[in-house]
Amino acid sequence: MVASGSHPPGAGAGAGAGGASSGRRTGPCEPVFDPPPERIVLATANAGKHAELVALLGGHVDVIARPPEIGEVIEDAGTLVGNARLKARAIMSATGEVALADDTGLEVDALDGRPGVDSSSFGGVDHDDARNIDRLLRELRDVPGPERTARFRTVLVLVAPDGRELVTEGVVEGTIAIGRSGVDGFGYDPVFVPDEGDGRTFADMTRAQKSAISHRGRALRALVVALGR
Ligand code: ITT
Repeated sequence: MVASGSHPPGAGAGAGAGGASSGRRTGPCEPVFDPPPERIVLATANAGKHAELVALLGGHVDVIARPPEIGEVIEDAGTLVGNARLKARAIMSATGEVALADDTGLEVDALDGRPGVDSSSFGGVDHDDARNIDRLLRELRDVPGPERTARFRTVLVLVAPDGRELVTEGVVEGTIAIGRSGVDGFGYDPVFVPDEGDGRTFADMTRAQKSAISHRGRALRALVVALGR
């Protein structure tokens, strides 16, 4: 089952998600994961993501952190939806609980969509945010402002031990700044300026301001709707 988050006009819904948006779009009030789970285990090991997911989902369902003893999941599916499915299934198998995974990519037009599904290791060392941003700014050094367009894409996969699966996606369009700004957020937030904002980067915004327009906020709101919560 697939449900899409709202996208700004022109935002692609399927690329990079392995067809996540090519399935049925659910009606706004129709629960599609029935019955909805009482609790959900988050598959993410990323503290920034975890905080955003809890803030958005916590009012709707009991949210459990990923048990620390579970090892890292190799993300080698090659697509956001494939990687999210790998992570969700691994945590669901280990816990016996309904599990939710997030896979996110930053798609930069001047780099033909890179780093995309490889966003976490773009700087050469996995999960090194500073190096990731350094490489991004280096590769865009000669790219003028109007051509620095980019988008974040999040795919969420929810899986249950009984085989049910729900996929949602959210996208936010923006541009890559010339340099870093802001101390909040995580990952590429200090250099991403959303089109729907006021010129600030995501790292200049509070978590609530970011989530109101972000890729993850959109994907999660679509998930909550699909759960009928
Ligand atoms: P899990 O797989 O444990 O959930 P991860 O950090 O490996 O965490 P991703 O592969 O989805 O997650 O993330 C790809 C990269 O994109 C990684 O460097 C993140 O820090 C970054 N990223 C993800 N969401 C972001 C956001 O909302 N703002 C800025 N950067 C983000």
